[in-house]
Amino acid sequence: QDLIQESTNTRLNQGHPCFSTGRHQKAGRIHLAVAPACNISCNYCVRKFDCANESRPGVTSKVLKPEEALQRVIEAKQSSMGQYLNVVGIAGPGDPLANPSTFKTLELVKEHFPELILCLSTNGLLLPEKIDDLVRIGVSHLTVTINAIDKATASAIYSYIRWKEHTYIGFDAAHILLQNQLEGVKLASQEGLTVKVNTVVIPGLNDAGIPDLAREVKRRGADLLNLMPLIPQAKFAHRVPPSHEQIQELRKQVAPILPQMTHCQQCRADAIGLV
Ligand code: CLF
Ligand code: SF4
Repeated sequence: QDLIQESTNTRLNQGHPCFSTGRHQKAGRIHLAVAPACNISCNYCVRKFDCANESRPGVTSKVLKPEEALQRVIEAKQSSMGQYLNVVGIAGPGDPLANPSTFKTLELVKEHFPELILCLSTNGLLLPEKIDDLVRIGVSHLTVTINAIDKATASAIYSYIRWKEHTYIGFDAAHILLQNQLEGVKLASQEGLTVKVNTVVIPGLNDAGIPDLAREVKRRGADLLNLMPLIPQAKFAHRVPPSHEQIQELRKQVAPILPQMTHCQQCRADAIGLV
């Protein structure tokens, strides 16, 4: 219980169920699965499922067009849970920033429901170049999945990145991705967005580096850290996921550095309801 610390950070615990240090509030979110494409390759990802950075793999979400996504929000707001629905998030099935539909959808939602909180989750590769668009549209909550801050670890987690029409692998890929993720966190925080970092815990690969990662993203302005257990699949199918105790232990270690999210449900890209 000591992990669920009350945060003194005034950006947290303000009505967004994922940007809180506990299940304090009756607040819900709807995910709009408008973003099928991805621009990197995480070794734990099976592309026929939703983005494994935020989602529990299982069934692929049906990809919606922006107008269909708006319709989903309208229907959800009219449903019995409509009164609790205060967050609209885009979390996949691929990387939201790599899909023009994401921006169109967020604009439509903002136009029709200006009171709803807009949220987005990304691998961060395109964050420095897209941050102005997010600010213009009014996205207030951002999640960046950062699994390592050193190139050796990162290059063991990502097979490749696609950036500015080139494919990069190994240390080159890691260098560009890490630079953009960290710069993106800094820019987003400076623009006043509330920033959460999701980290997929992969025992024996990135777990020892997590305290350094927490310190670095805090330095860049992150508000909250969400340690998520690896779901072993794809190239990492043979890896052993962390136990509940390992995750608890890590959270205890980094809680003095950054507030911890402890109630993440590893949602699907089309999830709806309370968190
Ligand atoms: Fe969705 Fe993610 Fe926004 Fe939440 S989910 S885009 S920040 S509105 Fe939340 Fe689900 Fe965990 Fe994500 S419980 S997987 S942290
Ligand atoms: Fe898969 Fe998401 Fe990683 Fe892209 S960012 S490779 S969709 S887990």
